[in-house]
Amino acid sequence: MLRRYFSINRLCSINLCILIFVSVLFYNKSINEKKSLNFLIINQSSEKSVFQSRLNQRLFYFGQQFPHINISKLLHIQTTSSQTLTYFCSKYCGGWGDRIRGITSTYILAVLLQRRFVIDMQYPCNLTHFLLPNLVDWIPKYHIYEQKNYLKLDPMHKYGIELYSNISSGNLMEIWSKYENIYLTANSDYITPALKNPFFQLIKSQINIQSNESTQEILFPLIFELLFEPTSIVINQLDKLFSKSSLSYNQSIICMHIRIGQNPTVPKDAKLPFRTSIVLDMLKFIDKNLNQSYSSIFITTDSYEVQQNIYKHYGNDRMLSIPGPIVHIDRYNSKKESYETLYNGFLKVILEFYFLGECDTLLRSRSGFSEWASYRRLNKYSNLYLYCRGIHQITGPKWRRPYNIC
Ligand SMILES: *[C@@H]1O[C@H](CO)[C@@H](O)[C@H](O)[C@H]1NC(C)=O
Ligand SMILES: *[C@@H]1O[C@H](CO)[C@@H](O)[C@H](O)[C@H]1NC(C)=O
Ligand SMILES: *[C@@H]1O[C@H](CO)[C@@H](O)[C@H](O)[C@H]1NC(C)=O
Ligand SMILES: *[C@@H]1O[C@H](CO)[C@@H](O)[C@H](O)[C@H]1NC(C)=O
Ligand SMILES: *[C@@H]1O[C@H](CO)[C@@H](O)[C@H](O)[C@H]1NC(C)=O
Ligand SMILES: *[C@@H]1O[C@H](CO)[C@@H](O)[C@H](O)[C@H]1NC(C)=O
Ligand SMILES: CC(=O)N[C@H]1CO[C@H](CO)[C@@H](O)[C@@H]1O
Repeated sequence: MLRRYFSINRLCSINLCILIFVSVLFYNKSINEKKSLNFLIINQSSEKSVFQSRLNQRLFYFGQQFPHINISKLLHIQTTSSQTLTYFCSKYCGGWGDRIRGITSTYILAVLLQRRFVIDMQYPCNLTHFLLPNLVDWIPKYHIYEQKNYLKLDPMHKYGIELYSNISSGNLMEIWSKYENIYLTANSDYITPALKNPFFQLIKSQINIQSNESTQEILFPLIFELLFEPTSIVINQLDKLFSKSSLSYNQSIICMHIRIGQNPTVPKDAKLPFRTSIVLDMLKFIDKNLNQSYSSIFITTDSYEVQQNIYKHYGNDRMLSIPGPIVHIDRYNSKKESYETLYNGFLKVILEFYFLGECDTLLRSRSGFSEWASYRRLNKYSNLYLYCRGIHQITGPKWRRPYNIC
């Protein structure tokens, strides 16, 4: 049904289509979850949420960009297979950028192996406080220690090269056939190599993934939307930010992601070189080139001091940010931080990730967090800049940064 819909939607008018597309998504979902159709009506009437209407717009856009993908095949695999492949994160699984790289990789692997996909992330707290399944129901049915016949792989720390090689060219269906359940703690792009693996070509063609879209960079935003729906905590906070940005300024938003690495705010984080003048360089660049006084400025950073400096420079009225503690969700002091701090820190990370997908202009540090966020923008490469020992415009998918370390 979805697939037929995916091709029809090009024919009809935009507003109507957003409604149809979203209804079909929700309808399909409500059937999966055996929910009543009230679900659909409630969430359509909640269109007054700016953030939700932006999410719907994004779904509509993906419907046009990926009309050929056999969504019902994806959902069929998810609902009928008894074997599972779980993205597992209980400690040392990286920041949010690493995690969503790992999650989307694991999802595609699960599809290719025709296993049910599961996300088990309780670290630093249950992910489901912030994100719930959208079309793909990835909620665990069993705890890992209740499983008998399972394989646990942690390629971030062990056998990373061997696993990568198996994913690129091994017959994993056979190699892993004896395991009912597989747990994977990964942070690599396995989508690009897996979709080149000759053993996966049949299933790949059944899902109808084209060769020119077989990369994580291209598939990421679609997979992210299929997997996740933000909870009302997330939606409400983001709407507050949107209402502030449109109060005095008309929706044009310049975003800055300033990641400086180890500093008094995140003392356990890794040291990052070449970032001592990042704040000054970014401010100079914005003031010289993007100085329209009607834009709001959104800041996300790993340093309270940097945040303060940006606020001082532009003034509170013009500034947007997510309140709450700055926490590196993998590299925090577990003896010092309370559950409440970790919860609020994780929530802040998710909110910032979503908001970065809404920027008209994005200046970012080299970091998976803002890289994946930038791919969620409807106009992926418009007004996108990377700080790499100076500011460079990212012009498209073929652009390469001037230095490896930056
Ligand atoms: C999509 O997948 C379903 C199986 O889930 C199959 O019945 C259908 O024929 C597929 N559609 C196309 C166009 O391949
Ligand atoms: C995490 O949340 C999910 C969904 O609400 C729930 O099923 C699961 O039991 C929770 N896990 C823990 C360890 O609390
Ligand atoms: C990779 O494949 C080989 C067989 O070709 C298997 O023995 C090995 O366990 C696999 N390793 C991983 C990490 O999957
Ligand atoms: C892949 O190729 C098709 C036509 O062959 C084109 O319509 C589509 O935009 C291309 N996709 C990407 C992501 O480049
Ligand atoms: C925003 O408003 C300013 C003046 O208030 C106007 O000059 C500018 O063109 C507007 N920009 C957009 C994108 O609507
Ligand atoms: C932006 O800066 C340039 C050069 O500094 C100046 O010519 C222009 O008038 C400024 N525009 C605004 C909207 O402040
Ligand atoms: C299941 C679900 O996400 N329902 C949401 C529909 O929209 C209302 C209003 O925003 C939310 O409260 C529900 O949680």
